[in-house]
Amino acid sequence: MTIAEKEIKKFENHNCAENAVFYQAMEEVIYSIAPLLESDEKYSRHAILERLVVPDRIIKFKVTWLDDENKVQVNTGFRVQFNNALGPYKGGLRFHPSVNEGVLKFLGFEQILKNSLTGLSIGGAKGGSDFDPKGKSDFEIMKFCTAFMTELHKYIGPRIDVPAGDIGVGEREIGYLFGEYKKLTSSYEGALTGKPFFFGGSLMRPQATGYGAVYFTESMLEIEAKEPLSGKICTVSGAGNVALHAIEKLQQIGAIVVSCSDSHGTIYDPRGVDLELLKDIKEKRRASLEEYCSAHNEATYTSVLEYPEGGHAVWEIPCYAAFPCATQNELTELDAQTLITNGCVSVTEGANMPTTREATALLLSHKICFAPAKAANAGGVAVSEFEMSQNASMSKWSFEKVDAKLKETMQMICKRVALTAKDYGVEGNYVDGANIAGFKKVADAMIAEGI
Ligand code: NDP
Ligand code: 2IT
Repeated sequence: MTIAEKEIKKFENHNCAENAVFYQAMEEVIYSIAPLLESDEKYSRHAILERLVVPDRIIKFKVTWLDDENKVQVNTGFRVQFNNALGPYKGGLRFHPSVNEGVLKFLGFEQILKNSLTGLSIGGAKGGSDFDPKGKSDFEIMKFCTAFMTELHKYIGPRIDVPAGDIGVGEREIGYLFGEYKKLTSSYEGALTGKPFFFGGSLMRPQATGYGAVYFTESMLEIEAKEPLSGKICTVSGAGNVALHAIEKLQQIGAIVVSCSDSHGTIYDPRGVDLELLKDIKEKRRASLEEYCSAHNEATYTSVLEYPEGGHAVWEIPCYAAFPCATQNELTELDAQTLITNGCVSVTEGANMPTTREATALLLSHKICFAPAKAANAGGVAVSEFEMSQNASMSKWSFEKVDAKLKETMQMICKRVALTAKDYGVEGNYVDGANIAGFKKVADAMIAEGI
């Protein structure tokens, strides 16, 4: 039995339906860090894995609120405070009907290693609710956010735990959450990031994850001696915060982005997507992507209902570089095979764990440059930390300053991941490089801080 198999065996009891994605994330990390565990027995002696896979605490609470018809609605809220060896708990809030404890444990676990890779002083956490923001009025969103914060405020603070956005949580929701936090605590402080700029947000936070993923990819392609993205066909999935800003940066550097998608379907526009129109449909009006084709009849829309199980229309479009930016497990083994057959050179995970383990293994075995989420999408949380710094010092940084620091951070992470992979005998494997480098820093802090 290999060391990884021995370690995995210890955690078999975590493998149940609700924990499926958490187990998937944990298994990937354990297999990746096997060379580190083999080279230094201190991690086993200090039971680091046993300690790391269990959150410090899971806060679970009831959220009751009144809808526009004055009917009482009940949802469940969570905050998973996973690990604060490197700094205050830090990570987003997700509002989506699929949210449960297992999903938030997966996201919180990934966040520990991601935040470690940024080199900044932030621990790992995640939270959210099964509340579905779709179809709700602004007033209902406000009432839900207010009710959610009534409970959450007891557990957060600028030096304790600093939530931010994720799926279903953007500037609007963070604004309402911040407003209520301020009221309940009588304190104007940076207990949340992703705030609108005019009351404490950082410039570039909305762009940071998408731009950062593109900066990471440019750096990876350079290290791997591949052609740069300029002039190349790129495919992007998703049409939310991460996807739209990845598209924006790709277009700025001269790449041709021909797709995007939402939970209902995929747009393919061979002439390159019209970003202004996409922002109008998805950001301003929160409408369906299908509308895109009324303005651009050269584009096609494929509904998810038309598509066979196990595959996704967006990954059938031939491309040089693919950017899955929607949600977990949206790029399957079948999709990976299609990408490979169509000559794809690079895959960058803008979303958290969008690629299944089987798909990742296939892409790596075909030497596709593969940028894993915890490294490639770390730009969002890095700029969140810059927001914490600005709030703490009551200062405002310029767009250019934040952008330059973001780029520098993404290049630093990329080099570190590539070097770590080389040092541990898996050159070119950015998944193992990211897991080992991220894990090592947290583990060493945990050992130094005692049990
Ligand atoms: P948004 O809510 O802004 O957008 C999410 C997008 O993904 C929407 O287009 C949505 O479609 C689509 N989507 C959501 N769930 C599904 C699903 N089950 N199937 C298909 N499509 C789906 O979220 P973000 O852009 O912020 O987040 C996207 C990903 O990036 C997530 O994995 C998140 O964890 C990750 N991430 C986000 C960061 C951030 O700073 N925001 C930082 C790092 C990672 P629809 O409009 O139809 O709902
Ligand atoms: O997955 C992520 O890194 C985020 N949703 C952003 C977290 C943050 O604290 O900015």
